[in-house]
Amino acid sequence: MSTPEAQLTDWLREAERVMAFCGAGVSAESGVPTFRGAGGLWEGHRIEDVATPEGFQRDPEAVWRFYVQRQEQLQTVRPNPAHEVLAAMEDRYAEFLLVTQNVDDLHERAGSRKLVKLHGSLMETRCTRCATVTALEAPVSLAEGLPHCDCGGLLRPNVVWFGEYLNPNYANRMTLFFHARGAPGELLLLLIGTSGVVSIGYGITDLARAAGGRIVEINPEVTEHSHQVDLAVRAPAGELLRRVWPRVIAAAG
Ligand code: BJW
Ligand code: ZN
Repeated sequence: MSTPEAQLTDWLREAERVMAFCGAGVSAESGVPTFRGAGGLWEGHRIEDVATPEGFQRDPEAVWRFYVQRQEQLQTVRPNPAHEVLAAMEDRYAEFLLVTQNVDDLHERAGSRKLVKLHGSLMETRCTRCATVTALEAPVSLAEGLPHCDCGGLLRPNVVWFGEYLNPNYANRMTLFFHARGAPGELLLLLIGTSGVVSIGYGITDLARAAGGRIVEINPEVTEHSHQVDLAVRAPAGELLRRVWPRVIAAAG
């Protein structure tokens, strides 16, 4: 009988169309804290205070302090083998899309280009008045007060908070990937390092299933998605992908 790891290796070899749907667990081995659980980012913070539009309206400075701290932390970490293998997958598969819920920039730094940042980016601001999005080169400084746009509007982090809608273009790109009707080739959906607490609502596994795809979860823990998958590999993503990927690309054909 083949092990989950060997099964995953075979399926990665056979696949021609691959979507990787990622969460905070992908960056855990880089030292970026996940959201939920012991030592998680939400510990010591009330979600309503730091990750809702209402919280920002009430106390923008407290919210900005939370995000600046995370921007600063991002300057001290680097991509791990999970980010690197995901970037390498772009070259291997005829059709590939990386959809990440992560707001860090480690996928980009590892070289990913076919990338949808579903929940936005820590290193971007958005104007609450004119909606202009601006990329940041360094963490925001609060030394002289809250950041403002040239138009005078207050800037906010360009991330998707609870109670907010996803960017419809991003949601569509995700849906369209599965709707390429009659597209040939084995389809594989990888769910990597996400608890599914938020993403279970996006219906992504139903889309993959309806399109005839295989679904694999890579996560040391059981998640909200676990009952929906064909295969679960219970291991840290970086460690696992570093082991598995050389075997995938070494295979003949
Ligand atoms: C490892 C590992 C290792 C550890 N290797 N694994 C009102 C209600 C419902 C819906 C709506 C609503 N208003 C509007 C909507 C619409 C809807 C929408 O747009 N739908 C489209 C499909 C059209 N909008 C939403 O769904 C929004 N959600 C929402 O509003 O929910 C309502 C709600 C309100 C209040 C409470 C609860 C629900 C979208 C929400 C966007 C989520 N935003 C956040 C914050 C982003 C900004 C920021 O970073 O500060 O995004 S919440 C947080 O959770 C963050 C993450 O991206 C997201 C997912 O978390 P993730 O990545 O799964 O992390 P964890 O920590 O949960 O799990 C880590 C996992 O890694 C664990 O499983 C570990 O085991 C594992 N792991 N080490 C592999 N080495
Ligand atoms: Zn503006």
